[in-house]
Amino acid sequence: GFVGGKSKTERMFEMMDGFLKNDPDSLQKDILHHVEYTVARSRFSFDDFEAYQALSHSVRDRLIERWHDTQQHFKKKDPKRLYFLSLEFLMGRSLSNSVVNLGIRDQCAEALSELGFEYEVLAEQVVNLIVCYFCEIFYFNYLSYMLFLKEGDAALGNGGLARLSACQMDSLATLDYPAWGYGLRYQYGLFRQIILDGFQHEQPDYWLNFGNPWEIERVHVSYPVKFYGTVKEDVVNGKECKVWIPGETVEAVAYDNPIPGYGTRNTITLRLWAAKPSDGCDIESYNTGDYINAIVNRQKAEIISNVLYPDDRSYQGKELRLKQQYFFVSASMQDIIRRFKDVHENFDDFPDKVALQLNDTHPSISIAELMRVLLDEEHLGWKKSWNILKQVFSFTTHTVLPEALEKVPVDLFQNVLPRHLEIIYDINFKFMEELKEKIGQDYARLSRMSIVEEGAVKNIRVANLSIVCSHTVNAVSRAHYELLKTRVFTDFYELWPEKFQFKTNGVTQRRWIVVSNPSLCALISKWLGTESWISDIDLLARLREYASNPDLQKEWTMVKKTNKMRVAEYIEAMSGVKVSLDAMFDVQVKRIHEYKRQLLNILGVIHRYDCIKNMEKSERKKVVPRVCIIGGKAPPGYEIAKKIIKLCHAVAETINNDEDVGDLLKLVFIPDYNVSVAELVIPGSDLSQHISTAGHEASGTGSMKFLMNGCLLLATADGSTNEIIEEIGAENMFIFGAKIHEVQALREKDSNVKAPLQFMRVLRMVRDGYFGFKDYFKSLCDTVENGKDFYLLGSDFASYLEAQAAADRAYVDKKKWNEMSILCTAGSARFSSDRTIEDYAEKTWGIQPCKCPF
Ligand code: HBZ
Repeated sequence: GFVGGKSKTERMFEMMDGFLKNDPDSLQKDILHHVEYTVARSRFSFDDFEAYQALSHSVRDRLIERWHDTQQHFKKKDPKRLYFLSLEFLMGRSLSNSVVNLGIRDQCAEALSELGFEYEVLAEQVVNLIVCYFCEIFYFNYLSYMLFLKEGDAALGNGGLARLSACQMDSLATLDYPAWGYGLRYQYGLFRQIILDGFQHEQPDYWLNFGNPWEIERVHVSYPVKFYGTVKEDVVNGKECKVWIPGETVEAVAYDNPIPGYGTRNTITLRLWAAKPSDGCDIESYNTGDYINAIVNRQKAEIISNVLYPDDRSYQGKELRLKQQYFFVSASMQDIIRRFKDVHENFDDFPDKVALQLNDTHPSISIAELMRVLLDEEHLGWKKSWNILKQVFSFTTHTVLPEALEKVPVDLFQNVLPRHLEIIYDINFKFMEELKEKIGQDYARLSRMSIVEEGAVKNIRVANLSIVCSHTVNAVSRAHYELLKTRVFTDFYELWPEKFQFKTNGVTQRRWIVVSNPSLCALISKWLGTESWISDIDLLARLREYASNPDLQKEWTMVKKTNKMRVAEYIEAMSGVKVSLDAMFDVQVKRIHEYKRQLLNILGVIHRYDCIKNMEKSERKKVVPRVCIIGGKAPPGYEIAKKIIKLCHAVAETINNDEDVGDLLKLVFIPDYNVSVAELVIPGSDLSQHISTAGHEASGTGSMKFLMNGCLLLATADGSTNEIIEEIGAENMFIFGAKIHEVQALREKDSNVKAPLQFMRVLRMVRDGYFGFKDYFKSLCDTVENGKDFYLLGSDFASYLEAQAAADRAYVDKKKWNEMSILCTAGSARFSSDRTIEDYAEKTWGIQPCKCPF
């Protein structure tokens, strides 16, 4: 209807007073409004956390506005959409990221400061020292949480793979792509790491305890997800078909997390599913009068989305994990198909409108699920269904090791998803027939390529299923691509070379420079004379011209020093260790794994310590002081990784309390490494280590974040490092160790020949109990001695020490070091996730930008 000559929409817009405004006054009004009506505190008396909540809600309102407009726009244009399916997203904190992407940081700071609050404190950009002390003294996170509330980290993932998903969502939004992320809303994210006497302990991460303003619960967006049961034959429209009669139904409820792009109105959706009991299934229990048990049983449904699996190594074959995978896949597919059917009458256009990206094999049951829907619910028949299926899926693998590939026991599959197993068998049967025609009776090869692994325990090889059914298989770096071709998927590569591609990983400069290193961000913009590099990263290369400019170098040093100061304060608060800002901050932060070789780092530190101890006093003046920082979580069941953490603490205890050493060497373990800690530590590092045994790290993305922040790399030629060398130049990095193609031969060589004396000496110190815990460290030493040393610590040790010595020499020449540091930032453009995503959009997904007008 029309009121006063105006349309309803015009009238509504007028009532709303247009869009929310972003000037400090309007923001301040909104903050006060939320203090009073959302947080329900008096606007005359509220504390930091309440101010944080009110600010967050004011930012959220602005996100929602843009998000609605974007979704409306996508609906109108109906472009081909990308659906990014991932079981893990490591989003970290949202406040500062949203504020930066909305372009309202200064306005927020001004609005708050008039109210007597500091933006940096609310956004936790400043370390809250008291919180840290409480953590240390009481070892009790919950208490410190209650006393000093702050925004928790959304840690719904393990490591690189999960943070990559988060970076890619940021780029998808910024580059205006019509994309959706789909995942699971775990109630418990990755465990919190507590260190007691140097040992790792795991505590649950109940991150939703104090509310999460960054998600929107959509009770009306929910789908039933079915499990178990049997499969029956049926006849529909005169045709034979299969019907799955499930045994259990769980409801999936959507929680939407708006993801704002930078410098655009586009705000896309990360939709996470939570499990809720399904209505109407327990009538019988009610009738028998067991009301209480009926309710208790219903509640069990929620277990599915309770907790993230904290192991980032190999697949366990657990029922709950399979249920998690299918739960999120089934709900996502129902949602995607509903959206498609809203505007399309049949499935002919499905491949032109839908791209489904499998982030590793974790969501790969979606292949069988889509096939099941097309066959059993849409009755399209095999040929037509298969033809649609093979055009929509693309698959990215993140691992190098064949033994890390997921396998699901057939018995488990049969029980949980009987119809899906049948479909997988049918796909495999047809694939095997086709293959036989091509390669003949090469049974060894046929059996290697089969989706079904025969043996004492029959398994479904999820990677094989993903390759057979995807149009594209992507590696995450060039080196990874070569390994896939020659080692991991050789048979498949020979069959379908055109399917295999690589898209070298990237990270978003919005989070890893603009949010986490605001002073470097300002400095870069000042020297480039523009902020455009924030969404047009290639402009960074222009910094190269000024790399040796003394004025830039001076400012560059100042920025680094301020950032190092924050790290030093944090270290002192966490561990009581005072560190010198003149020392080189040498950092290795990542998940703890044997192949990532934190042990090599620690043995290197012991060697350095040993050298200092054996020096004349006068010689010590020449030593370049170091603060060696290690951080990372060990998978809870990974014994050796946990021993590495303990060793780090034991060695630190000895070194840090040795008066002979003083400021020349410190070793610190930073507990509970997560996205927020990374945002603090990376900008304040001088040198960072990426030292995996060559051929083991698929890509590595930490190195790219350090690079952007002007931190020099000490690295092996593994994963994406070779591509980094191409951009930065080997002369501006410290590269060491065996190359990928040398590793095999080295493993076969006699161990006594390859490990140098220095290596045997430091190892002996650990073995002999120099750092205590002699018996406990025995099995750890065993992994690198007596002909074992699978990860080649011994044979790389000498070259590792040389690289470290080269870093020392470079650090002394400040001018040279600064130049190298600036060249690192200037050369990091290729490692922006913007580049990765544009590549995927063009070469893999076939999607185009769809920009929402302002
Ligand atoms: O993915 C990592 C790779 O190790 C790293 O090299 C790469 O840069 C990164 C992004 O492509 N892989 C993981 O992080 N993997 C996992 O986190 C994982 C999680 C659950 C699993 C298996 C692996 O069941």
